[in-house]
Amino acid sequence: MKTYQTKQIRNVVLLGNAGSGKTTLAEAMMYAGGVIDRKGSVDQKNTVSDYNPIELEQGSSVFSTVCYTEYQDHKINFLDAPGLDDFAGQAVAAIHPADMALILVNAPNGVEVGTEIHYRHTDERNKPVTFVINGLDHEKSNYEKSIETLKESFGNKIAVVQFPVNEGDTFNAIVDVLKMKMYKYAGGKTEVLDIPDEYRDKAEELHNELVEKAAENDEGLMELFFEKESLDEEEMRKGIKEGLLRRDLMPVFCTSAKKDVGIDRLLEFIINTAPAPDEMPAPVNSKGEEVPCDPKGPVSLFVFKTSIEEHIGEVNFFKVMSGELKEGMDLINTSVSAKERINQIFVTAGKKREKVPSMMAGDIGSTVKLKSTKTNHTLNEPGQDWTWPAIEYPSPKYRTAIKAVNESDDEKLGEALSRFHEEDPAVLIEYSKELKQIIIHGQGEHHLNILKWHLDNIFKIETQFMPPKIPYRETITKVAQASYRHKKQTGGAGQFGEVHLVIEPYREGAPDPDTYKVNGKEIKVSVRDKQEIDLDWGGKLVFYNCIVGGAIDARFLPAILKGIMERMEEGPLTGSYARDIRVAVYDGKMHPVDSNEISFKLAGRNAFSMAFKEAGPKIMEPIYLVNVWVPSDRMGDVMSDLQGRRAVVMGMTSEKGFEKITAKVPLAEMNKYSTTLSSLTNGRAIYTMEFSEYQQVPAEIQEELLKAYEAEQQED
Ligand SMILES: Nc1nc2c(ncn2[C@@H]2O[C@H](COP(=O)(O)OP(=O)(O)OP(=O)(O)O)[C@@H](O)[C@H]2O)c(=O)[nH]1
Ligand SMILES: [Mg+2]
Repeated sequence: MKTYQTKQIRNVVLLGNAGSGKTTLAEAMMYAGGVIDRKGSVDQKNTVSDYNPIELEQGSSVFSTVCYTEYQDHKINFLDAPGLDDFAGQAVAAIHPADMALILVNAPNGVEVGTEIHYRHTDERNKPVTFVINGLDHEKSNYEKSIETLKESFGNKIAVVQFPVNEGDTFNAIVDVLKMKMYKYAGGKTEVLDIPDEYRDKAEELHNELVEKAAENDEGLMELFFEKESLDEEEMRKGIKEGLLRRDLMPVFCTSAKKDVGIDRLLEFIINTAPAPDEMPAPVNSKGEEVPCDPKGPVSLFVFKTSIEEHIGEVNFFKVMSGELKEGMDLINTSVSAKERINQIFVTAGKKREKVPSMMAGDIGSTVKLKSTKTNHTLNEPGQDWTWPAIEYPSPKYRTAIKAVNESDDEKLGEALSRFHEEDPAVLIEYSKELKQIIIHGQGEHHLNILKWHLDNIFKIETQFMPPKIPYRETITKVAQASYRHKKQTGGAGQFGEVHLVIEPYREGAPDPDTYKVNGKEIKVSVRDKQEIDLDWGGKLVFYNCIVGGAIDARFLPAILKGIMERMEEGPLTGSYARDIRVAVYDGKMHPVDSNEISFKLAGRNAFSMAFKEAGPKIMEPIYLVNVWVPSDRMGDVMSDLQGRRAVVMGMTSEKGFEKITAKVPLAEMNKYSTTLSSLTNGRAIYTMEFSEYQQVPAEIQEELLKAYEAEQQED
């Protein structure tokens, strides 16, 4: 393959609801450009893009795939993203290197939940969008409904460029109101014809609308438009490009990816009108500098995907952000400060790869055998000591615990999980010391079942999913006092330490203590030293040294604090972390010979434990803020399910045929929520959840938890 110049490159991501035809369109575009000489189909499991074993088994995409096509002396890179929301991590990573999104709309269905979700991802990343109504050959195809729902969802940004002449199973012709021509497809050939009279009026009307929309984006064009009341094709393209870049204009095209209708015209539009990589706003590096996509600039690569391929190992996919990358170049991985040599550069079309000697700024390629490089890393020419901002993956909303069925596989499981995380960074692996479980976090049950499938079939490790434990917290609600004497005087050196302390709930901004009232008794304290500790698990511990008259040597106070911290790490009620507590050590006793650190640690620990149990202890549970978008007709079912989960509904709003419910729900009640929600709404609802706060559990649940902990302790 020849080396394409920056201006000859386009980077496009294929997005849209599951099953809207992205993989089929990718195949059609590669076929149109001669990159493949036989067209595969998703149903026959022989596409270039869906080649991973799990994709073949499921008949749909799971990973984003990098493909390209060559057309009219241009190279179009495209990233075929999976449509299911479970794979949102793959979609956002694929959006990252793209300079435009093609969002497919399934012609029989119009805008679907997945269309909206993917649109939102492009919005957050400020990428131009073109819509493609695909599947117009389908017997239930409904172009008008598709346009209507597009306008409903995205308003007057929608700019119709094409309409079908004969949608349905004989579909083979499109009127294009930018070109003002009809494109007719038959026998693998395209005929460009004059628009037949019967479609002329409609075409004129849409043409005028498009001209106006194009003109709106450029003052010069606006003046020109007022002057001559029209724009020529060149001028329209200029205006459309401006509108695309500002996300004020989103053109709509028509295709049948299955029957190769409209593909060549779509490719031509991408070449003529979609922004080239150097026409996008220059991205900003970690030093706050704009780095233009300039082939003459210093070489810089950003790795947006790492995949592990059979027989090859790790493959890193990158975008050349600047400069000209040449085979054999030595670069610095500035993310981890390591040297890397780029021995080979590949262009890939799914499973197909071809070696090239060099690659210009703006292009997308891959390489193998790097030592330290992974997704999100920056590779720079020596002397360029900065990095690119990382891809932001959607926060996880589904979790499960996992363990190897045979303990002897533990190490293998750890390695497999970290490899899978590399390939899909939206899967997070947490080794919870607190819960004594490995917790895997992802986007949904299906997402994590894909991981399980890989463990079973690729890594061959027998594993088991279990409900994850809940990270409860313990705290107190009132003041309490305790004294504890640790004394051991049998043979050899003795042990002696006595600690008197008061504990109380921590409240932000509360003044330091001077007098406590405990059980009708007054305890006066004077603070000599204060340590405010931000606990690793959230919340605070404030430790006051209020010792007067040298009752305890200052050198023993760290030991007392250590004893208290040990108990904070394993709370007295259920062994969960304790938080938000103030402790004042105000008195005690020492022995001139027998006192040592161990003694004071134990005295501190036990005094704290005793006081804790008297201080109105409470178990707190994590509460999540959950947003659910529900089709209006399923609102009742979803609401009553939420109520069964102890949800507190914070608000409800209507958004384009959807009801948005905002609620606070205990994590303990969210187990398998995505699966339930999906079955209640036939997959038409979506939700997000993020940690909000800790709240006390209801009394009856506290009872249950205490009993369960007691039983567990007895078992041990
Ligand atoms: N009739 C018709 N069927 C199509 C067309 N494009 C795709 N299909 C079919 O629709 C189904 C889904 O197509 P895919 O290409 O896998 O869709 P996708 O958008 O990649 O799906 P995900 O990867 O799951 O998001 C397959 O059975 C295709 O054959 C089309 O233009 N017309
Ligand atoms: Mg697909």
